[in-house]
Amino acid sequence: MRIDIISVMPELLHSPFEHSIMKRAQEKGLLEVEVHNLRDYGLGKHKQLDDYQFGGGAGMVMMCEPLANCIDDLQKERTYDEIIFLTPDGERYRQSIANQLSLKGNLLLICGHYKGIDERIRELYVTREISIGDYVLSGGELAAAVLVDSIGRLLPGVLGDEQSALTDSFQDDLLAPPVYTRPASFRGKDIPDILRSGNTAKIEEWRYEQALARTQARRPDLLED
Ligand code: 6GU
Repeated sequence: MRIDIISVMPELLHSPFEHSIMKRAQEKGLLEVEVHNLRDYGLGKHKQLDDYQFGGGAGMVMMCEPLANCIDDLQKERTYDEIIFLTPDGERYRQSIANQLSLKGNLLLICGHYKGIDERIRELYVTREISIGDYVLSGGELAAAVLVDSIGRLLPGVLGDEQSALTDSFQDDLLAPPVYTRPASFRGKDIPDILRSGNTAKIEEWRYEQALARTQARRPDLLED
């Protein structure tokens, strides 16, 4: 899979993909991420990217031309399955969207800043708008990093069997059960006996019950549908 990201703060997007699983995904050639600096498409000698909004009001708006020129250039190289604008007024991100997007070949992510981007870019280019939750970030970069990580780890071959994506919290709409490692006793707290029983069927049953109870207690909304 190939993911292109358009950003006015590309530095924010360097480190997140240079470690651990995302690094390995790229080294294995399963994921290619390229960040494009929108400033390269800025207008005039000041490389202007934003301007006052028509109708007045506080906050600058990202202009059409730099974004359109940047997207046009990228589209000369490849066809995108989705052009996604990261924005707090987008559809709320969830595991099922990550699953869908992981099946695509080429994605283009646009990170917004300031008061947002000119509406006409959304009308002309954007195929999907995503928010990562009900709070406000200073820009779309951290949201883009969340998408790339959550999608990248689903690509076949990225995770080993021992950390299969299929057993994650949310993959079956359940939170994960508690997990333990050595020592079996820590500050007077022992691990549940069942985990040392050697009875794998019983252990799986216990894990399922724990996951269900935890989901009921913390996220009953996940069990509703
Ligand atoms: Cl995608 N962008 C911004 N700026 N804030 C957000 C968001 C995105 N998702 C939640 N808050």
